Order: sequence, then structure tokens, then C-alpha cells
Amino acid sequence: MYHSRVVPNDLNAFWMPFTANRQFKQAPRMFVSAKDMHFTTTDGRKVLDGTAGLWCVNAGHCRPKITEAIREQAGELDYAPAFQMGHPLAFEFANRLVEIAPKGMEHVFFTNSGSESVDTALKIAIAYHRARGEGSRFRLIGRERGYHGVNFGGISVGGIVTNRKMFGTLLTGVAHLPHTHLPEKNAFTKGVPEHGAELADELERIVALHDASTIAAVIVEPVAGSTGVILPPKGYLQRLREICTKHGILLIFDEVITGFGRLGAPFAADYFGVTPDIITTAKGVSNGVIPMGAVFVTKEIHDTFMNGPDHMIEFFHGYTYSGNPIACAAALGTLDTYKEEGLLTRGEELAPYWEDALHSLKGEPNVIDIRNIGLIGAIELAPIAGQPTKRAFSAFVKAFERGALIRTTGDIIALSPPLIITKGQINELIDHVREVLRAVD
Ligand code: PXG
Ligand code: PLP
Repeated sequence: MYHSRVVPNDLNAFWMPFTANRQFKQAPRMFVSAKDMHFTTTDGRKVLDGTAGLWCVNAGHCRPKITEAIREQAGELDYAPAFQMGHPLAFEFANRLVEIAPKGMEHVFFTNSGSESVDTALKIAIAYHRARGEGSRFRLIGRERGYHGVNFGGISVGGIVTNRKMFGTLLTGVAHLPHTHLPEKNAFTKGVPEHGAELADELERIVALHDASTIAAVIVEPVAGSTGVILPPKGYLQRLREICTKHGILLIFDEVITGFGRLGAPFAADYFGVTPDIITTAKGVSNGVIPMGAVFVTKEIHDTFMNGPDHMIEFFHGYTYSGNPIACAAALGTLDTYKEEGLLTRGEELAPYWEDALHSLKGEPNVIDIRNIGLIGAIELAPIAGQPTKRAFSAFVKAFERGALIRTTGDIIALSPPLIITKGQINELIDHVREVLRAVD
């Protein structure tokens, strides 16, 4: 009914998110369909998806189980009120999530995006301490270069300057850890870097300044994605965990990108063997197909809220679409697809091949660092003097023209293909990047 097989002839009304609107509208890049590892453009070209959309289409595109689940659910129960009412799929889906979640994560709060998951998690952390009679714990600790979505809580704890500077005072009572990008020591490291675990000790400095009794939570991406892929140095996350535990501070892992198999384990918490108190997810939870997010919490946190009179709402928070039936159906289809094809751990087998392929780009023009973990890769380029981001953006456009979708942030190329990628397709993707690096100024 609403199938568009032609390019819309007026691009004016749609104010595009995180896009150079005027530039885009002069030479639009559009997809009209997708299947498995490929998109198809308006002019009928196939484009290899090197980024799983925006780090979300982990099972590849238009997978039958997911498409069918949506189709069926849309005809059966399209919507049910999310507050004071329920429908079975939301409960079933929460149970299925808890089954695959890191040990200790026993309850799930549904949202519709990573940004909503982050703001939900921050509110849970502050309210949890208050419910325990420690209402003085209100401070939130984020990290430089962190990305936690675009809502006010997320940009307050986030550390990406462009995403913060335009928006006033943000939340008060926020401090930031230093980021862990140390190119002078760690450039071209394969996998997790050796140097920098001591940066976790900065948390002790922040605790000493503000006192632990004022701090509610620390939130970090186990692997920072959006900023251009920054890995945790060996031992860093363990140290953060220890310091948080010592001071009664909750540790939140923002696994919006790392969740659902991206590192070759179901969650980064599994991969690193570090268990946080709260995990935020979105993206891969529904294969990116329909907006869906989930916040995992421990039994201890959940149960702390379950007091007071039975008829009282325990947590004054939620979204009209929390646990939407069609989103739950899509997400159940996603989990089935992951399970049948072993996708949540497939990255582990492929990671060594991926690593070698990526690092074969060392020595290509302007490449100053290469980073990798699981099925994530980053190629950092030297910026053109006085024109930061231009070189990488040119590479992005050239790659699209050649038939590969890559992602750039600053002068960093980030790759995160669907977890169904074959070795042949890894070669193809890396060859595209190699040719593009040789072609751009
Ligand atoms: N937390 C993390 C760690 C994320 O990576 C969000 C929260 C926000 O999720 P939503 O669903 O509100 O977008 C993200 C999202 C990129 C890119 O350029 C990264 C994200 C989104 C879009 C693009 O790398 N991360
Ligand atoms: N704004 C208004 C006027 C609303 O009535 C609501 C929800 O009822 C919202 C915002 C929040 O919307 P959502 O629950 O989809 O986040």
C-alpha cells in the first residue's frame, strides 16, 4: 500500500537526524529494499552492509522469522495499553531475555530505544538508592567520549562534545571519567589493549572529591562504539567493578551496541567476565527492525522497589510503547533466529579472521590506527589539515558508490557487519575499504 518504488520528489519536509541535511538533499543516498547482507539502492545497485544498519541488524535483513512474526502479530493484537494492563508476549519475551542474560540479571524493563533505556537506567539507579534510604546518592558518573543516546540524561553522562554543547546546563551532579583512548601506547593493537587499566582509578579520585555517599551510579559502554570504537584496556572493567562494589555505587553497562552477539558472546558482560548491576540494550534486541529496548536489572534492585502497599505503582516511569505487542513479536522472532543460527556466539569463530583482514589495512594511505574486537573494527585516518572529518566522509561516499556501506565518525571508519557475514564477504568489505583509502585525498 505504502510501498515506495520511486525516489520521493520532495526531500524538503523531512528534517533528517544526525545528517548534513543540505548536502544529503543535493545528492541523496537511498535504499529501497534489503535482504540478508545487502541493501538495494533506488537505482537498483546492491550495497554490502558493513555496519548492520546502525549497529543493529545483527541477523541480517528481512529475515523470515522476524518478518512473519510481525505480519501475524499485526493482525492479531496490534496494541495493548502498557500501564496497568498486559499481554502474554511481553512476559514471554522478558523471560526469554532473562534466560540469555548474564547471570544475576533477573528482571527487564521495556523501552523503545537505546536513549530511553539509558534514561530509564539512570532513573532506576537514583530511585533505587532512595528506596533503600540513601537518597543522598544522586550523582551520576559517565565518561569522556561516551555515547549514551540523545535524551537529557544520556547526553549529561555522555562525553561527546558536539552532542552536549548546544543544550544548556544538562543534568547537574554529573562527573566524567577520562576516556581510554591512548594511541601513543596502544596504536594498532589487535584486540584489547595492554595499557590504560589504571585510568579506572580516576573513579577513586572522583569518589574522594564528592564522597561515595553522594554517588548513585557509574555508566560506561564496555566498548565505546559511536565515538569511533574505543576498547577497554586489559583489566580496566574489572577495576571499575571493584571500585564500584567497594563504595556501594551501581555499575551500569550500556550494551546498546555490544549486546546480542556483537563481541562474539551474548553480552559484553559475558565477554569480559564482569557483571554490572544494570545493563541497557536496544538495537540488536529486535534486530533493529522495530523500535525496542530493554533494561536488565538484578533481583536485588528490582526487589528493592517492591515494597509499600500492593495497590501503589512502585516505579513512576514507563512509555506508551513499553513492550508493544508487535515489537515483542519481532524481538521473539529475532531471538529465535539468533538461536537457530548460533549468532550470539558466531562472532567468536569469525573474530580472528576479521582481525587479520582488518589489520591488513595497516600501511594503506593515512591509516594511523586500527582497532578490533569481536565483529567490530575501526580504521582511524589522519585528518586533512584544517578539515577534520572530510577525509573519512569522502571515504564513506566513495564506498557507497562502490557498493559497500561503512560508517564514519570524525576521521574514523567504523565497521560492524551483520553477524551472518561470510569470510568471502569480509574480504569483499575490506577490499572496498582498501580501494577507497587509495582513492580518497
Ligand atoms: N547507548 C549506546 C552505547 C549507543 O551506542 C544509544 C545508547 C542510543 O540508542 P538509540 O536507539 O536511542 O539511538 C546508542 C546508539 C553511530 C551510531 O554513529 C551509534 C548509535 C546510534 C546511531 C549511530 O555509531 N548508538
Ligand atoms: N507528551 C504527551 C502530551 C503525552 O501525552 C505523552 C504520553 O502520554 C508523552 C509525551 C510521552 O509519550 P511516550 O509514552 O510515547 O514516551
